[in-house]
Amino acid sequence: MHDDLPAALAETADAVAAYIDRTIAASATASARLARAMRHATLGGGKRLRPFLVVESAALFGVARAAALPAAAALECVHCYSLAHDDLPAMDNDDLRRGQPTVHRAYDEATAILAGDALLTLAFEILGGEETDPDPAVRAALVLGLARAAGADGMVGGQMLDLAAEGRFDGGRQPGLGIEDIRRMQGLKTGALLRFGCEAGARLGRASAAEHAALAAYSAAIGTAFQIADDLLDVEGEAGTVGKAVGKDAAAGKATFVGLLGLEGARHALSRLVEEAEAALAPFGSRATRLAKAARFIAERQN
Ligand code: GRG
Repeated sequence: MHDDLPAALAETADAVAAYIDRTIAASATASARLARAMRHATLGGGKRLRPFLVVESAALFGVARAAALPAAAALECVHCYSLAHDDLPAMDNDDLRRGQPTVHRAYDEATAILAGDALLTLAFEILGGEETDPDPAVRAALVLGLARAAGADGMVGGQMLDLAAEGRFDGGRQPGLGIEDIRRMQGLKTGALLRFGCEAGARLGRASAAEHAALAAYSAAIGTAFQIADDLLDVEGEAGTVGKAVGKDAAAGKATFVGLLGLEGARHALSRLVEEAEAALAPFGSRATRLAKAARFIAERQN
């Protein structure tokens, strides 16, 4: 094993893509168009950060990458479903994702909705399967954890709060969010799946309560860092590098960390969060080097 983060990310990304590819081939057989759209949504791009968190958190406890792949792939399926739905005209109305046409652009809206639905359910099919973990109690805990992270009190709830913040409901009224409101909204919208990545690794590794808590603190810090980095990219990034449209937050009048803290304040908060994430990993010593590097990568990412 090496400690070169880009190489480790690439290896996990390839392994997850191959796993998802095989799983779609085996379980989405009714409609070739649907299977193609599911592939379009999941394959050919993406940093695969969430699967990486599953694999690396599990590795802290000696779990091999191959053994963590099903849970990692399930989480990536939920993430890719959320991107396909988020890009729809009724949500963000985007043409570009991961440098490619969005699913509804490459296919059509109905197919994009169904491909997203199918990926969401596929995630739970994967988690429920014996390949995910031999212990049914661990599988049940993973199913419950992902359902909570993805649902109304997780990612979907956060997305709803985000749309409300843009003035989509109540006759265009914008609630005027403060920093704590933004932290809560983003904690649900993007933080919940990142937290689940670490939780899943801890469950596969039979972590103690203290180890679960350490990984939860790490993932909370990187969740906020991820969002601040996303806000900064929206202000400072180039669409060609970021792989999607930029400047959308300001255009939509969105309340963001950067809007509230300013560019310097946001950068400062980002460094503090990386330190917090590193400190949370202390109980794991040098075994957590890659996760520590991942925190910095998340904060400094260019796409
Ligand atoms: C539609 C139910 C539903 C939820 C949507 C995740 C989400 C909630 C929306 C995505 C919109 C967005 C751009 C959010 C900002 C943060 C984010 C999730 C960015 C994309 O994640 P990355 O950077 O993407 O990990 P890759 O392509 O690398 O997987």
